[in-house]
Amino acid sequence: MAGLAALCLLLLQTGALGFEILGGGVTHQKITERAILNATVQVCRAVATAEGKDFAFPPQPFTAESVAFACESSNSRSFLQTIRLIQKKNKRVDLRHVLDASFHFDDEHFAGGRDIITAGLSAVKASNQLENFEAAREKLGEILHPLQDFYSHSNWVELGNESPNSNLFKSGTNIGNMADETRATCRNCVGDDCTNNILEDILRDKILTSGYFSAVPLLSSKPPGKCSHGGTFDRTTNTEPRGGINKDNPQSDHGHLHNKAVNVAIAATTEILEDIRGAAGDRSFLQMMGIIKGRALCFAIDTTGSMSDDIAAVRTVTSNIINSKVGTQDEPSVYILVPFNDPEFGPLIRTTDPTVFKNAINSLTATGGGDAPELSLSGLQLALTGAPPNSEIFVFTDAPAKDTHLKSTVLALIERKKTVVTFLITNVLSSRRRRQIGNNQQQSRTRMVASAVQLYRDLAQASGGQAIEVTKSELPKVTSIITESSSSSLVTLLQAARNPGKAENFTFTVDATVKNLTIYITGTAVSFTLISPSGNTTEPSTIGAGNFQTLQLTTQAGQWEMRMVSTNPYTLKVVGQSAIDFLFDFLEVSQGPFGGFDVVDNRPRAGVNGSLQVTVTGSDSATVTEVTLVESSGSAEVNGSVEAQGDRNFLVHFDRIPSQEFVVLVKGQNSNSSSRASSVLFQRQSPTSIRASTVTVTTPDSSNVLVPGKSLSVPFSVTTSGAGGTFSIQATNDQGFTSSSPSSLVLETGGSANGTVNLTAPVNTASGTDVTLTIEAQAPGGGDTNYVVLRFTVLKTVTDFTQPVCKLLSLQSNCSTNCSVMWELSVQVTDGAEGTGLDRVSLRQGNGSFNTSLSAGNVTMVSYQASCCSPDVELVVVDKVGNVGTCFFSVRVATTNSPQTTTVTTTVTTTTQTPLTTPPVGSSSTKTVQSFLFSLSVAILGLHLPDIWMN
Ligand SMILES: *[C@@H]1O[C@H](CO)[C@@H](O)[C@H](O)[C@H]1NC(C)=O
Ligand SMILES: *[C@@H]1O[C@H](CO)[C@@H](O)[C@H](O)[C@H]1NC(C)=O
Ligand SMILES: *[C@@H]1O[C@H](CO)[C@@H](O)[C@H](O)[C@H]1NC(C)=O
Ligand SMILES: *[C@@H]1O[C@H](CO)[C@@H](O)[C@H](O)[C@H]1NC(C)=O
Ligand SMILES: *[C@@H]1O[C@H](CO)[C@@H](O)[C@H](O)[C@H]1NC(C)=O
Ligand SMILES: [Ca+2]
Ligand SMILES: [Ca+2]
Repeated sequence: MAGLAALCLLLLQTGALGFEILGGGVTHQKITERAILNATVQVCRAVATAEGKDFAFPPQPFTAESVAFACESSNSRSFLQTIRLIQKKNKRVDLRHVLDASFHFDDEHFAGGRDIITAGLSAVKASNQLENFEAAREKLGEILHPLQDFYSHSNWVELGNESPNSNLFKSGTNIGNMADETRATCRNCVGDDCTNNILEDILRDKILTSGYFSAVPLLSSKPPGKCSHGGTFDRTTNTEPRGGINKDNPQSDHGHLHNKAVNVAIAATTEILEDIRGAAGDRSFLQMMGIIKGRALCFAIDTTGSMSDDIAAVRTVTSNIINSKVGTQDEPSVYILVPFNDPEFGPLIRTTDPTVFKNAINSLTATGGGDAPELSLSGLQLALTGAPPNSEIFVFTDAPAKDTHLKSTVLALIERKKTVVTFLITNVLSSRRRRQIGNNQQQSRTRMVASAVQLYRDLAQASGGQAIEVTKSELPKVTSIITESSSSSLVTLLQAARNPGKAENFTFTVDATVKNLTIYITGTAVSFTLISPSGNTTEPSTIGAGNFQTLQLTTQAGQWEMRMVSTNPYTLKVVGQSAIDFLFDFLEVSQGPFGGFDVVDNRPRAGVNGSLQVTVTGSDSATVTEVTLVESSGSAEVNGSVEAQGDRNFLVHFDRIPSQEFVVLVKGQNSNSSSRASSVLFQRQSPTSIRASTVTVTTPDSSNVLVPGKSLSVPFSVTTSGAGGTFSIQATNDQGFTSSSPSSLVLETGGSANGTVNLTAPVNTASGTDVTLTIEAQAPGGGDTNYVVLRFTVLKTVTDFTQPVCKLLSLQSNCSTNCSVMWELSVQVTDGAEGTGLDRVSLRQGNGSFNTSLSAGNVTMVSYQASCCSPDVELVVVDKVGNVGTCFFSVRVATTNSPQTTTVTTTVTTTTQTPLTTPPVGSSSTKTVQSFLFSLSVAILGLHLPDIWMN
């Protein structure tokens, strides 16, 4: 199909300013993936070793699947999703910062490029410190782009370097001898042959340069004598000296060095990941990478006066989950709690420690609330921004929302985070308390009106969750849904909602990988018949209460049919447990000068054609055969044409994106399965609905760092493909930071308008705090809204770029080959007078025991004791802004047995730059051997030596 072919060509063309795929080259995406897989495997091995477990490396080449498995994570989906996000942000640099030379190390912008990397790295570390992993991932993707481009666009590889330039991510260091502005670096290529266009003196003197690039003919500003980037997009390439030096692909001017550049870029990416790991610690690093066990367990709980029964039910279910799942593959990866009341809500409590979470839930009390409505949507908003994507949030309340203006914001966040929201509402049928409001002693009793409940039903339905309406005494009968939904491998097979209800037959395919097949139905007096694949009419027992029923089915592979005969409104959801699932993103043609495709981060365009990228997770062999957009409230569908892209990616093109809310239904085959053919077919559906829009809201991908106390301008554009008029604008953030924005913009039919949001974080906001800003534009009439969701990291200006250092104070070793003999050392760790101070000391190598204690003047004393059979120790020392130092000490014993003599050599090595004092030598050594040789050699492998890049 012609459209699809053109689409693929465009896809291939992206990355014009960096490593790309044209001609079989290796892309930024691939470089990023390889480095992440390798770095992650190394950390998983270290963690396993530290826990005394065996670790088996997966076979080469690594895949997200095999690495997640080796890391004992049953959830390859979240790992793959993390990799995809980092890749997307990396690629987007080409689309959004196409003409900014610093982002690509073009035009000899070395200082600018390095500043982008170091500033971004500080933000990544600060985010990780506060466990804001999603922010860390986004920023990481952005800084990997320039980091990798350096090796394609500079002459680093031509200078004979085979290892990375580590100073590229270290501020205040020397990244090389850069060519002066006036120094010529290139000569003309000979015809198409550019293999020798860099001047000899540049190579001989090891002078660093990079190619000049301009996509705009008249703006070509290459200084005399300088190298070009080269290639068809570069308008400087025909300005003398003609030809370029980029290594983006094998056909590039320096394409003969493409593979070399790729290998160094992979090593450089691995190295910066190692640095981030050091700052974060192994456990946090793996979480950042999405190597987790179960899903997040998230609650938003109304804590006003009448909620004590509900809070008790939450306590019980939380205890049950923690007691039954901790230590299993379904152990929640993170626990999130957002209390809301009125006028207060939050703060968000997020922890990986089940005990901390239990305590937080236990300390909730039901008080206050004033009038009946509460700030439920504010609480939900905070939970949505704080939860990982693809989570499920359970909201407990017995009151209407007071903050209904947040409905569209909450919907935007639900779509953006692909997060399911299930409400447990306990006041629809019973009556509700009434309390004092100030002096006004209102005591009338109320119950939730239909429209108040409908808001929750709408949000639940849009997200793929349920609005469960029960009495307080019935609540414990329905909380099992929370336990079931917390399974790490929960997948949705089918979901539908009908309002008004109508008789309809739903079919769904269950494959052999699906376990614990379960159907959830909401609605009152809903009747149905279920037909199993063998054709039997089954009448499974249902459990539940109020408007909610659960059917637990004996799993049988094949096609099932659910005949709904009810005319009351209902929702139907079929779930199971399976590793096989999918990720998806809508794509749009990029507005940048090189075309290509960009991922749509908000509502796709309604009524026109569109494309979807689908990635299968949980199986290296599953393929997608059919992708359909199914309207959520009816049965209208749009079928897409599917094209395999390799790497379990599929590109799907649709002639029309529905204007009504819809879900994505994917069907495919798991060819690896050895079972019957019928059990090989699978179907999965996106739980969360998608809406399309005729409005688009865009922002340039500009700096997403907020300096506390300083206002940041966020420009945005609103465009409509529909009628003009006055569009209302709403900008909200989840932290309650001060922001200003226009309340409306006037657009012509098919036109656009610009606005600016100013956002300010309070002066005392902690570095690493994450704020999510949602900017919404609503077309006249109110029916059509689109939004952009932006994440900012608060970061105080970092001035400490120096890692803590170790100073060996004493070492006592009389090691022989006897394992019962111990050795010990004592080390002093400091972060210097100007430093931010030591944050953490951890052990990376060595299985001895260590103790730290603070002595006077910000000096930390570390003492370490180990068996002589564990002669190496490596300490990781990290300061408060994430600068990482490592200190390595070794008491290796080399024994040579000759008839008369035994020689023991003890070596102490350290990697810090501290001037070393000779450690006291254990005096008892001589007693154990006939002839003793003690040699103490100290190798200083300083990380900051100014000219290390030259070696
Ligand atoms: C993988 O990572 C390790 C350590 O981080 C590094 O030594 C090794 O060279 C890497 N391998 C590849 C293939 O990049
Ligand atoms: C559902 O299927 C049954 C049996 O084939 C049929 O009798 C019934 O009319 C169908 N209902 C609808 C709404 O199509
Ligand atoms: C569902 O799966 C879990 C874990 O795999 C298992 O313990 C349980 O028995 C299964 N069945 C039900 C009905 O939950
Ligand atoms: C389903 O039907 C098959 C034959 O059609 C029969 O052998 C089997 O016993 C039935 N199973 C149930 C649970 O009724
Ligand atoms: C909006 O801003 C962009 C660049 O920031 C500019 O190109 C465009 O013309 C502006 N549009 C309007 C309608 O002012
Ligand atoms: Ca209230
Ligand atoms: Ca420091």
